Amino acid sequence: MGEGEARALDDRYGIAGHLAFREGPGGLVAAEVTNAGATATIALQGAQVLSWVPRGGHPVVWLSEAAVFSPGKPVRGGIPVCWPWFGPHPTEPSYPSHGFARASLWQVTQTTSHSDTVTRLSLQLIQGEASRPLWPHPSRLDIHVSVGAVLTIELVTQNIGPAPITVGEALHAYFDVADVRQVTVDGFDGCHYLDKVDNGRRKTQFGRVKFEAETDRIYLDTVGDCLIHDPGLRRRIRISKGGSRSTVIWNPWTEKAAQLGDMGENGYLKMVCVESANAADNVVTVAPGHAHRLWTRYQVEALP
Ligand code: TA6
Repeated sequence: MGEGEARALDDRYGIAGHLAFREGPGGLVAAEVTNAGATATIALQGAQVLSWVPRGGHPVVWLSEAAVFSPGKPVRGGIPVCWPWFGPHPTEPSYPSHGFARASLWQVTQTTSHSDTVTRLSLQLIQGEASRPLWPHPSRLDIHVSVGAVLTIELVTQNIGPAPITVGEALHAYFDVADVRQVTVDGFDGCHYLDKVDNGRRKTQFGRVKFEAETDRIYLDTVGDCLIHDPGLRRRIRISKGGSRSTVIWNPWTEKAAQLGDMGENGYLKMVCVESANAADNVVTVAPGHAHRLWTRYQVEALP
């Protein structure tokens, strides 16, 4: 990828005044979107939303100041696509965590502009020699990102092979917050979750989710909206979803953040992950010739 690729994409898929392709850090090509509703950046590697800023607002998606941009390496922050498994591979510890989609190249399939307020970009994962040993199942993965005052993402898995496939997936969204210690997440009261910082023990959530230490939870059989309350930024972020029965909530806190090495100085305080997923008990099986669609909708609301 590089400048030449960006120019060729611009010629074919650019939309004057709304969508342009540029070579970014590490030579990674990204789509730069701007319209009356918002601005956004979506990298072709991983089809990863790297930024989303509603017009006149504060960035909603967090990107680490220490993020490494390099071909084949997951970028810390934004909205990585975890597919076709979530977390460590169920049987092969040597396989990449969260699957290979987020570090792979995707190809642009369509760009459209709806009035001056919404711009839509569609990409398809290129599956080939590199991924086939990891995932020897004929399948297609498409993503449709609509950028405006509201951000919507659709992730569509198609099974084009002769046998059922089982998929784990997540839109591993990092949200920008003033101070995670003041943040609460609403919508999981009474829900069961697997606590990954307590050997995966199954627990029940009481009230709002708070952040006082490393937090890594897979909430199961959750289908409703959830709300990230951020008093420091005087806003809440509403997450609506469909085709997703899990929600993962994560903050690495101090020690894990230091181990990761690309979270930046006290970066853990400025972010929270709330990931619309199908993980653990909720992985999905797609029959031959069928498709599965996971969608999310992110909207910022002023705190009442
Ligand atoms: O979604 C939470 C999680 O599974 C955590 O366990 C942590 O591993 C995080 O994802 C980040 O994973 P990554 O591979 O991007 O460092």
